[in-house]
Amino acid sequence: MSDVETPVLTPVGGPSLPQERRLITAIPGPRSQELAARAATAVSAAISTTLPVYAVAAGGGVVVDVDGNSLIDLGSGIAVTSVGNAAPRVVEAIQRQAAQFTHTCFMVTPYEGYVAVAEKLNALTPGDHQKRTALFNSGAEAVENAIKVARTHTGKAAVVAFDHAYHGRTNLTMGLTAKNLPYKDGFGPFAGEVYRFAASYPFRDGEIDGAARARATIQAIEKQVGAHNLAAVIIEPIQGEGGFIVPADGFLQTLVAWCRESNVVFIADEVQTGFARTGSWFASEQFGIVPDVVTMAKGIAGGLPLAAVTGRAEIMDSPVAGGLGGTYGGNPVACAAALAALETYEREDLAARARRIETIITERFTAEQSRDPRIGDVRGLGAMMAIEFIDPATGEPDAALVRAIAAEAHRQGVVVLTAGTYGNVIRFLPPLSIGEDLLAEGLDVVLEALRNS
Ligand code: PLZ
Repeated sequence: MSDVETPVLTPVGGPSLPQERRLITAIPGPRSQELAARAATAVSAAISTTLPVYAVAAGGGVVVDVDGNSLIDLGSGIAVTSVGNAAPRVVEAIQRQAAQFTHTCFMVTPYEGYVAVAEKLNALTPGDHQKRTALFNSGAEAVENAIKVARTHTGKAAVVAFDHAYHGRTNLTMGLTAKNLPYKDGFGPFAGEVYRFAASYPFRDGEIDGAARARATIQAIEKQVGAHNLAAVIIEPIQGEGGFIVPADGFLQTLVAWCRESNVVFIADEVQTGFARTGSWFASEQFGIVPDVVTMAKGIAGGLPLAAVTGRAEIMDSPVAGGLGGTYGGNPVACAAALAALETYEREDLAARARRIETIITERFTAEQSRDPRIGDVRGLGAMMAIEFIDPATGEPDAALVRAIAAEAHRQGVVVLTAGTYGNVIRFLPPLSIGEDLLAEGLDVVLEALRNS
């Protein structure tokens, strides 16, 4: 990807939907409400929705609902449709592949698309060492498999994860995930040999010397676990669900160096940060680190379920033959979508668009912060930006304010997500295909909601 900044964002691709916010009914409208009533009697109540408008089309920077409302999308279905929804290359590739064959199982009779995705990821992920890739269906599954290879490679069992971490909802990944409600509550017991330590959260821990922070964490790991028992350290380079926490400079670098000298596999969970989201292919690049293993999903395939683990060849090859796999992993339609999505990131230089989005959001919210002390922190990289809200009197997290802002933005037709261990973070994950006017309008709505709350 080139370093040239895109001066103005014009909408890219997608179905030819008018790129506008258009509210015809109240949000949610009557047809969405009907569907929500059906869902209430058919879908597990344990699955909840952020904004119950039922989608019928999406593309560029909008989601259109069953009532004909057109909403501004600042969430990308949680950082998935970074290339845009129904992105033209992706749609064409899916249609072509679906008409050829939809499944054979790579473990039965393999196909080229899987190999091509593996080659691409080996080339794109940080580091020029020999790499190998395995494909799966979800981010959680990728994380599970990264832990498996770390264990067979090192012959050790323990895994270190961090405060504010999110790695998934399967049993092992629930254990790695930090936050109890709603992810873990009542679902234990969790897998053993998972240990949690402090990460770097400059806004809350006040520590901007990342190396010092890492040394303290390493000392705790050595005391409580011991490197000779430790298979892997897993961390999101920017903690996503935890609130887009950007670690202090030096934190990740120091941790990686210690892992390398201690025969501990360093796993970067780039499920949310990957694929141009932060302004480069992977967030690890921006911290100058080369992970041993990278987990990926979300933005990889333009919305189709696909996940990947790419790592050092000797680590990835360490399980017994047949030790990794799954019926659907690397499904041919998902692989075709991934190849088309990867081409789109390159051809449209979506990383440059992510950097432009960072500039726009930072400018708007740092200006607001100078007038509004409830904005505690404006942070993030690329099109992964967050605003942390506090009670100015106490510095305590203000989750109620975030709920009010999000609810009002939703009523006004803007899809915005929240995050954070304390629920006090508004996060922006717009599709990189969004046009600049629409992005500005979406931010206006959120700022207006803040001013009125
Ligand atoms: N690792 C870093 O962000 C998924 C979760 C939404 P799956 N994050 C969104 C929710 O409430 O379930 C995620 C992530 C990181 C792993 C995962 C898990 O990816 O594809 O959802 O399994």
